[in-house]
Amino acid sequence: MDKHERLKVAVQKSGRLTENSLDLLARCGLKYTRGKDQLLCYGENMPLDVLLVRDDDIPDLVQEDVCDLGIVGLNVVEEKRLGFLARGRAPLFEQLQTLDYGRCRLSIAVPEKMPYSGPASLAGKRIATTYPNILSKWLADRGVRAEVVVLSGAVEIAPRLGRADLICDLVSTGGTLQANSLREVEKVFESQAVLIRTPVPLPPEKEDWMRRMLVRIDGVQQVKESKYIMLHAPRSALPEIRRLLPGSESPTVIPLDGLGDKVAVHAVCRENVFWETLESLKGAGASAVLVLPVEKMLA
Ligand code: PRT
Ligand code: ZN
Repeated sequence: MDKHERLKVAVQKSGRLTENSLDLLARCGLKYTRGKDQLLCYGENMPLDVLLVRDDDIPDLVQEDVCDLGIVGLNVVEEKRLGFLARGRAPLFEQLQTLDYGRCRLSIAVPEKMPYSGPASLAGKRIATTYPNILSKWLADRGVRAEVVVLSGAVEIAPRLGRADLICDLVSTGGTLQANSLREVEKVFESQAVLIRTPVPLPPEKEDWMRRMLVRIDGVQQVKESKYIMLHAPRSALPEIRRLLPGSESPTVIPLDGLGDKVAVHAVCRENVFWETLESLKGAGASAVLVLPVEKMLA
């Protein structure tokens, strides 16, 4: 296949999204070689290559059709999108799917001693952030006039250095805020990893691979939490057992030879199965309960 007919996917080179993103592609069946410091991973068993770049460059690479697909945080996509709109241009990359990792929130945090009683408390303050577009829109939507101080990193130490009064930064566990004596007061934007694609129509064969990848990504996402449960139970316990199985569609019920009223129940549960659920199942009369991981699923 000609070089231009290979799909190109932009993925963060080294950061919080790298491992999950490469793992997702591997679960979709992609085998690739990754050389040290190499920018391009060549797909060995599919016409698909992975370009490893800084996350901030991913929307542009997809927008400019250098890459066909990109995996990046929704926070980065939204910041770019608002930047485009502010310059009177429409962002062309298309957001296809949210992915189940990279969850975080863009939040406003104030020094512990600073009083806060709602957005009006921010009036006239200096707010340090690496997300000026998202923050400015949030402030404008609430009619708050504050000074947005754009930094490229280490936002959390800006108040201590006197560069700002408070910050607006990404938070996941809250550990960084706590370590810097900052208090989270507003969630400005919720984020997770997303898949974006080029606006340009692709040649049929490439478009076909793109479609197949999207179906596989969907399948991978669905099985992540899914479990296959097998158990034995008296027929009379079936309604209760159905109720207890988390996120399962109609289970398969199989009669058991020579065990009278007992049946075997097999079900795919689309949510994680916890010990508590197993204990409740046992309480409802189930025995010989087995929980198996689901490797692949094609609806
Ligand atoms: O080099 P490159 O530009 O590619 O990487 P980067 O440093 O810009 O990005 P990186 O790897 O830090 O994050 C990539 C993406 O991961 C972000 O755009 C988010 O979509 C997502 N993500 C999820 C996070 C976090 N969680 C997160 N906690 N990105 C950053 N953080 C930082 C945050 O900025 C703060 O410094 O982690 C700190 C807070 O974490 P907690 O757990 O202490 O609250
Ligand atoms: Zn970055």
